[in-house]
Amino acid sequence: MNTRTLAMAVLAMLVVGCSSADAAREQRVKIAVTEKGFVPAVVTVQSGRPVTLLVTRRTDRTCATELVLKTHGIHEKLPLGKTVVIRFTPERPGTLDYACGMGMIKGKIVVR
Ligand SMILES: [Cu+2]
Repeated sequence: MNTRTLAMAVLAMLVVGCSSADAAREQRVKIAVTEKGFVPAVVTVQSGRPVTLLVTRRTDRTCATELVLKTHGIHEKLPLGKTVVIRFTPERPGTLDYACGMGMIKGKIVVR
């Protein structure tokens, strides 16, 4: 192997290393529950990377005391004033709809 080939091989390994590190990096998204519902009601994340939702319910004047994301088997209670951590990895682009336990208050996670 000559020097040039070796340099190319090292470069290729670096590129692969960087992209897999990027894939592993979590995406933290803060969502509040207020009298207006889930705020922000629409958030955007990238597919193939773990998502960490940090959800805090800030009011008792809401029926959104739970967050249900059926496609990912998520059904979490949202105690008042406590930040609930919800983790999942969206595998493909699309729009994920979540809602309160009764499906009245809604939010969207756009996956790019
Ligand atoms: Cu509800």
